[in-house]
Order: sequence, then structure tokens, then C-alpha cells
Amino acid sequence: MNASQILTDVVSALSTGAISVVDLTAPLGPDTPVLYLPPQFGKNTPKFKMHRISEYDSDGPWWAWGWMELGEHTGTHFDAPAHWISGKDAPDNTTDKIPPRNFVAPCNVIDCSMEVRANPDFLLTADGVRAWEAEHGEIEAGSWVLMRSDWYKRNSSTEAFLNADENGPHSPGPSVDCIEYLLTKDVIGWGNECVGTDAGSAASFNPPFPAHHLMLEKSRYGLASLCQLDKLPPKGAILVVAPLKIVNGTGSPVRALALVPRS
Ligand code: 23J
Ligand code: MN
Repeated sequence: MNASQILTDVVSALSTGAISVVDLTAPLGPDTPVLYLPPQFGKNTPKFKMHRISEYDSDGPWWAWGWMELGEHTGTHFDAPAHWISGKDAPDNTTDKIPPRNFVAPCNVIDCSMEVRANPDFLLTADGVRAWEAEHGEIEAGSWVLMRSDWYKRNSSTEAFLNADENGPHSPGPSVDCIEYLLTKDVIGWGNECVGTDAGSAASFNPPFPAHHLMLEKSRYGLASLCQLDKLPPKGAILVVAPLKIVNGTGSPVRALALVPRS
């Protein structure tokens, strides 16, 4: 293996389109849906807001710039281990400490779009993952597992995206045994197209919010509000995703990019 030849080949494959770059990121703006937790849990993240400093005007005749009011867990974002109590003392648990090696990894995309169309509360189970592996191959250590639901198609409407009624939010995610199984495969993390990595019903699980509790406890990561997973193959794409290097950050909005080989 000649590592510089490999990189040269990647660049040339990008220029011919043999490898394409798919953007898995939702637009980040005032209309970006944010999580709304029930009142007993206390406070919520405010909506994204851009404060203009100048726009080629008397406050800055030659420049436009702004500052953002932005939650760590807003839009397409990364969950660092310190986000959850179980990851409070996990190694390298904040966004500034995660080794950059972890920001480039293969991804497995499990298509649950049909099940979710029939049932927005659909849960992917360990058996569901095993059935997927029987068809597409084993989930390898160090890879992401992303749940495709086509839920991202709702993200222009907060109401449709959060999909809550008097019984709480209805959105898909992993079961407890799904996350337990993925940890036995030594995955790097779990990603979902919904507002958070866990299902809308996950507050009632044991433990509650397993994608948060169990993944972050083991210094694994989460990705939420991913888009365009329907543009990825089940296996073979490489995910490039990094949180901002926020000091002591519990998470961060990201730009998530997939490198996808032409089929
Ligand atoms: C805070 C509390 C509960 C949850 C979350 C945040 C998220 O989903 C998140 O964005 O990490 S479930
Ligand atoms: Mn989060």
C-alpha cells in the first residue's frame, strides 16, 4: 500500500465523479426544529438566531458578519459523551478532546423507511440489525450505524418533525437491545434522522434514552437530524463529520459529509 498514491486516487476519483460527496446536513436557520422537552425536565434550547453586526453599512462599510445564538444540540449535530450523565467521566468526553481520528469513519445505513412510514414510533431492534447484517454484511468495529427513516423530509416543519401529541413525541429510533448489540460490535456511534438520536418514546425505556445513555457512557458518539441517508448505499460510504472544538462542549452542530462510491 502506497498511502500517497491512495490519496492521489481519491482526489482523482472525486474529480471524475467516481466518488461523490453527499451532504447529510440540514439547513441551520431560524426555522430549524429544536428539541422541546416536557416542562418537568426544565429548560429548552432557544431557536437559532443570527445577530447581524454589519452588512456593508455604517457598522462595517466593507463587510458583512454576524454572531449566532445557537444551541450545542441544534440541527444536524454531534452528541459528545459528556452530554449524558453516563458519560460524565468518560475519557475524552467533550468536543475539544475527541481525537480527530474519530471524525472519519465508514458508515452502515439501515433502511427503516418502509417500517417508519407505517409506524412513526418504529424501533430498530437487535434482531433487525442482525437481519440487515445477514443481507449486507457484518457491522465492523469503528463504523457508524445510521438509521434511515426518510424522517428528514419533515424537517422544514417543526410540527411534522417533532410529531408530538398529548402522549408525547412520535418518532423512530433504536431499542435498548439494539444499542447494546451495536456496542458489542464496537461501533463508533449511532445516527438518526430525527431531532435526537433516541426515539420519541425513549423516555419510558430502561434505561431511558438508550442511544444517549449507553453509547455516550462508552465514549461513543451520536448524530442527530441527519439528512439524505436515502442517497447512501447500505455499506461502502465514508462519513466525515466533526463537532466544533468547543471547550467543554457537550455537542455541536456539524457539517456531515459522506464520500460515496459510484455504484
Ligand atoms: C437533552 C435532553 C434529552 C435529549 C436530548 C437533549 C437530545 O436528544 C439531544 O439533542 O442530544 S433526548
Ligand atoms: Mn444532541
